[in-house]
Amino acid sequence: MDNKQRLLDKIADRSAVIGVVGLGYVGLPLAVEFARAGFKVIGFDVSKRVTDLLNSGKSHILDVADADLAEVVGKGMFEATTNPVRIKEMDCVSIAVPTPLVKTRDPDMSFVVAATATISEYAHPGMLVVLESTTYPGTTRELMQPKLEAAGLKIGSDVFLAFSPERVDPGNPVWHTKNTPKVVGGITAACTEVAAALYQSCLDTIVPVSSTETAELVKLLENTFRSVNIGLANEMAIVCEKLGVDVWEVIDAAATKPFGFMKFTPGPGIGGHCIPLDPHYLAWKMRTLNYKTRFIDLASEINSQMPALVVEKVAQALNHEHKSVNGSNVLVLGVAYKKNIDDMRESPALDVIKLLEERGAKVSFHDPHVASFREDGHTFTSVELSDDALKGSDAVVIVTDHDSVNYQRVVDLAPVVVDARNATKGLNSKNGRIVPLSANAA
Ligand code: SAJ
Repeated sequence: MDNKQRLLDKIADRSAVIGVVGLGYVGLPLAVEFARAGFKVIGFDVSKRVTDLLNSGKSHILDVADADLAEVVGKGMFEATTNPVRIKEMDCVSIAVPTPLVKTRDPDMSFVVAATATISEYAHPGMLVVLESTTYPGTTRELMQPKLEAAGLKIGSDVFLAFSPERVDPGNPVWHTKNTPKVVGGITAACTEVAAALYQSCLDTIVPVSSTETAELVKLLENTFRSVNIGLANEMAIVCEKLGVDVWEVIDAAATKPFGFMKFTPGPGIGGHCIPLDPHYLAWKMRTLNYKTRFIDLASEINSQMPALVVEKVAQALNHEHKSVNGSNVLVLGVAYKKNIDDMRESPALDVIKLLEERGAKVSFHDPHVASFREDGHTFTSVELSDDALKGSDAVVIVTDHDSVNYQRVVDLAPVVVDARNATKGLNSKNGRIVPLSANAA
């Protein structure tokens, strides 16, 4: 029996040992799904704090409940380790490590390179390796395949190598790891077949494609699509500002079109560890082929100017009250990179706070999901959203519109509210003014 059939049989009878390298917002939910499907799962992470926490049945990931984790840990179906030698025991390994950018906005492949080197050291015939981290097209073939072949393993017969993009939308109440369709593309047809069989064992829908580059590009199209359309929505906010039109009214009315339109909304910029970064992986790759991906660059240019536009709105609103930004108390309401989560990564609120402080404002923040955060060596702590905090501010700026905040109370107590998210839609202020992101103040 050949390696492929042997591995397919071990996947079918659940005797295959599954490894997940990187136990973050992608790896941990995936590990729990494999364990629930009846596989013994070994999670590998470089952080002992993380592995100790997980082995105690405690989850550090919003979308994985402690009870669900504790159940598979208690049954001995999941364990976490920092010991790379355990990779020898694994038959299938999914890699879900970070793929950030360096300061020059070029890909930082160090985590993928390290994971691949470690796996290659312990890889054995009959193993499946799948990269999940979002990356430039060609990574799996150009960067991972040679390392596995250098270990004396032939791709497609000894070892099976594929790419399968993660599609985790943190905090999404409907779409989770299990019910979100999973794209899978292998170096060879046998690689695709084995990888598809693995994911089919625990996920609802598998979408096999013809190569790793195809799968890598599917992910980049998905997220570049978002970045470009968010950029368009942000440019519409600028257009509406100049025309004195309410951009939210325009977008809401356009969204009544039942076909051929998809709603995106303007805001203070884009945050998270995906949309601001992923398109730059494609732009970088295309630069090496002497092609300039103008949509990606233009969207990035527009999206990254939004924090300054919000700060300019605050300055105009204070000026209207015969106040300068310099010396004013400005309360930033909501700092996570999007609503109803606690994640600060790449949050535009960080830029808004920095720009306000550069203009001399005394900045405080309140976020019901973020107690504190560190930036530039400082620790910022969320203030209580008390009557005094609101009344004592010269302006409140809504940067992230968490659902748990009572915005009617905010507009009633704060003298000026600059709303970058349309959180005050339909509200009127008894005592102060609401300044929307675009269109002249009400
Ligand atoms: N944003 C806007 N206007 C919009 C949509 C989003 O300003 O119309 C902002 C958000 O406030 C946020 C940023 O853009 O700061 C990113 O928003 P997001 O909704 O794309 O959220 P992410 O980055 O957490 O998750 C996305 C996934 N989101 C959705 O599909 C809804 C998805 O693209 C990927 O699964 C994920 O990135 C990823 O990991 O790539």
